[in-house]
Amino acid sequence: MRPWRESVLYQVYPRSFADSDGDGVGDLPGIVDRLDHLAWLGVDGIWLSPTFPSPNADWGYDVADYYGVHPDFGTLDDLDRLIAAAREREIRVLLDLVPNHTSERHSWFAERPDYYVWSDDVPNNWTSIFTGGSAWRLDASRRRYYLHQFTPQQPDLDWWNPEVREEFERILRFWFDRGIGGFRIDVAHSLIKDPELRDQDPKLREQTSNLPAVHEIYRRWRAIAEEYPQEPILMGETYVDLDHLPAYYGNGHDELHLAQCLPFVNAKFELDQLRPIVERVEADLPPGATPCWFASNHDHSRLATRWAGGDERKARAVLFLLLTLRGVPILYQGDELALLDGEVPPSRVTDVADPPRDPERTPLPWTPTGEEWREPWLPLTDTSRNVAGQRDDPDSTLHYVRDLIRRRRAFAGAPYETLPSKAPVWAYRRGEATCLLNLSARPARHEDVELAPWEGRIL
Ligand code: TEU
Repeated sequence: MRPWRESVLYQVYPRSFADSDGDGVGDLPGIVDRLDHLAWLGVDGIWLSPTFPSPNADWGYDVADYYGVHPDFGTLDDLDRLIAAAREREIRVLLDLVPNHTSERHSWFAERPDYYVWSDDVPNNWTSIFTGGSAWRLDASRRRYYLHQFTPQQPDLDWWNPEVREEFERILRFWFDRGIGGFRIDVAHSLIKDPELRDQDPKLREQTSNLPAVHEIYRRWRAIAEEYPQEPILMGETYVDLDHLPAYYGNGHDELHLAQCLPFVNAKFELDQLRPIVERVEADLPPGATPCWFASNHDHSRLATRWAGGDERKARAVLFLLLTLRGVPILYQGDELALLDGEVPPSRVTDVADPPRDPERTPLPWTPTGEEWREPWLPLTDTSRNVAGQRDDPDSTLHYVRDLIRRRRAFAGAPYETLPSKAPVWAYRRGEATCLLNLSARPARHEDVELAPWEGRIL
């Protein structure tokens, strides 16, 4: 396996990756079938969006059993087979842990109410991220209100309860024992809430984010991860500003291995926005820490749509940046094809969020006809950017990404250093390599190098 710091990760959205049994829903055997393709592409790890049993109020982010596999995706044996088959190809498998909340259908909600956050009345102004209304809902039979930062079907756990912490340490060990290569940690910044349940600024959410005690949890988890020979990675979905991001790395070695940089994905694809973010992360992270960049995922419009407006050259500029910056990049399935958001008519929308996130969750087209998806759970309308077509074309974005993944290995561990350049060119050094990126739709010049519109070049 490549050292985790130098790896390229690839996010698989299991429902929409590959369907082995023709029921319209992707599954674990489907992923196994496509591992050779991912090995050919050159990725070092896959992060699977939640694979656990779930009533799917929030498509798997409402977990009913942290020890199982959703029957739509297969069985625990299928997951073991995937882990083993991936390991043979030097690919690690990361699962998606959702520790902030469970499904209301998790047995804990009925049997262990003390695992959740309760109040006799609505105690404060906290709002649900999805409904915008109060984050407190009356449980009629208990005549008390429980906290739900997401849907009412996702009650928040009480991380001040030591037994909740013990439960999750058991869950971690269960999966590390099965050989998984790490976890992506959902809403990693928000597990600990103000014990006095005080009001908060609805924008800052300071009583439900970044409380110092959350770091105790990650120090414990890191110590557990370090006991395992496969060096499992803890990668946080740290939905925080740049002031709070560095703390999730602890001293650089004792908390999360990777803290996803949300300000990056939420910025515009412009030099003046992105370079300061990169420079600030480079300056502020503790020594030894590794940044983590991505530009699409199952919650964000795809980079080829959101940042590139469909222009494939511009999408390649984004991919160039992701794959040449220092740190671990995460490609979201389809990024390697410059895949666009799908078109989902209102009658087919399945998501609870507003705006709905279905367009970035539509099936991955493997062939020019998309015939491998029979009646998929979300519509597959545009198959013009597909895997088979791009594998046959050495000038495709897929080959561009594959080549970049190979080239980055020469400097993947090297430091980042901004070089002087004039806009729209972003110039930086990575060890022996000099990277130049033209962030404009016009030709540009850097010293004696001519760059085409949106061209990235490694010298
Ligand atoms: O996302 C956390 C989060 O804050 C986002 O939900 C974001 O606010 C939203 O996408 C805006 O529409 C994580 C998961 O990535 C997301 O899929 C889950 O829905 C959410 O947690 C709840 O588990």
